[in-house]
Amino acid sequence: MRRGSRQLKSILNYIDGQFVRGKREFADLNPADGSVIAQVAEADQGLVDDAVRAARKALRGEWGRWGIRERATRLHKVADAIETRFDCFVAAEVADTGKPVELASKLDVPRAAANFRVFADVIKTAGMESFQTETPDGKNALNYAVRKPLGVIGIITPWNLPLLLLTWKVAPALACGNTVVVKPSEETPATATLLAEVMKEAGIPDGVYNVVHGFGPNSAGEFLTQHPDVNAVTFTGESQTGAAIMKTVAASVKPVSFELGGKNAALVFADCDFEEAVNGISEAVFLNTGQVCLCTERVYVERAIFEKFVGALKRKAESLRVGSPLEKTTDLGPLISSQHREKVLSYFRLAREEGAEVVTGGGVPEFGNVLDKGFYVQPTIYTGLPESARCVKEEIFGPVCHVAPFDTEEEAVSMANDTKYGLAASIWTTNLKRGHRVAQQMNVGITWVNCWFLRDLRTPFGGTGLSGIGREGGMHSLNFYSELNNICIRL
Ligand code: NAD
Ligand code: 6OD
Repeated sequence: MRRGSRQLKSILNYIDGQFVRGKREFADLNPADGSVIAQVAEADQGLVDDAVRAARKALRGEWGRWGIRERATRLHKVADAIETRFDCFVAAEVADTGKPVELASKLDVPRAAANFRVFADVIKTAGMESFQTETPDGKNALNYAVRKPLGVIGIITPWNLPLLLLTWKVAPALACGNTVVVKPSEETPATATLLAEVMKEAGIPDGVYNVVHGFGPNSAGEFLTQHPDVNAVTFTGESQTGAAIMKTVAASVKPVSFELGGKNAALVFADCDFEEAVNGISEAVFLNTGQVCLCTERVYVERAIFEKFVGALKRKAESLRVGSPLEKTTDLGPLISSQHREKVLSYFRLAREEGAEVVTGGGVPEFGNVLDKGFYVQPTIYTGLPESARCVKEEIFGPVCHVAPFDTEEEAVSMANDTKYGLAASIWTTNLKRGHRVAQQMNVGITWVNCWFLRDLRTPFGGTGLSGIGREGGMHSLNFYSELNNICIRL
């Protein structure tokens, strides 16, 4: 085939079991080289209305009549079908995000399948509250609660872990008997549409899972969140976007679950296992090119090992291979887009203006090939900034951290907690008492001790402050995605 004559792939909306084009399209870019991968069908207000209507109708169909066992069996089938198409999902995720193929194969796609299996099993084994109540006349009443679906759930997701974060919400929502309309990020639309094919194969009835593509304001995202027939909105993304969505849904008092940004701290004590801490922090700063909400951007190191630690982290950062996502040996791919790279580079400039010492990085790597058209930056470490610096306070969302020394445990805790965010923290120490003591003082949703991003999907996940509202995971997801109806019977 001649160059330039290639038919571009189309990524379509999925509404009521049909793949649907829109009146407009937008381009889906590969961040590794800036090339156009596909044209994406944008959903206008009419298509979002159709999707919500289809989701409402499906609640009244066979899906609404199925019991937990049937739903759970289908969710297991979805997980199996994701694994059958493992390579397709990996390829789509790598092309959309630029993340290394190893990462997509070890994290994103296996977690998508796990999300369906875990929530299928959680709903099957979940109990409900029941109380025997003494009444004033000396008799008894029995109270018990039943779980009902909320209805149609609007799900809005970001680009950093597209399939993982989408299925983290779709799986429990479906387990609870809801139907969903999902709006994936405009940067990474492919796997949400691929998941639609899997839903069909797994026998999920039409209208239960719907996908609308588009942007946020005045596009599919806003049309979905302001839709009067959507019963709840669950969102992962930037804190500012969460605030905008909160305003939109306020008028109709919809339940919201928000998983938002972070400016996460790591505390490294002199009694840590040094090598484990260096490797762990390197992963926490640079995984997915620093584009995980849980990534560490502030590292506090006890002064006795500060210089040694900074030197070791620098060597580790400089040993990471930045390159093509398709190479198995690549550690870091590009950032998601040229706009996002411009934002990260603006923080690199700001760090210098604020007086940072550049330990390593701070620029754009050169490859001498097509990757120079991609959206790469170097793994970057700074020291020497005051705690009040914007680079220490604001989320950058790139492969970058600032390392600062501390003298006492109290000082370390106080610096870690001095943020408007409250998503995650990690503590590196071999003193178990200290591990527990410090972990319990962190004002965050999740604290890891001697590890990072180790997940058990039954545990509460979410953030405080600017990092979010509510908790998902295990029973917490079931509680968000269902309405409890308490029944009180006089005995
Ligand atoms: P974003 O907020 O820009 O976009 C997220 C989604 O919201 C996209 O689908 C977008 O189209 C949509 N959107 C934007 N404006 C909207 C509006 N007004 N109404 C409805 N929808 C709208 O976030 P992003 O840049 O895609 O993701 C990166 C951010 O997400 C970072 O801040 C990161 O920390 C955060 N994040 C948080 C978590 C978590 O679990 N806490 C997980 C991943 C990412
Ligand atoms: O592991 C998860 O369940 C989860 N929600 C991770 C979020 C990562 C943020 O980028």
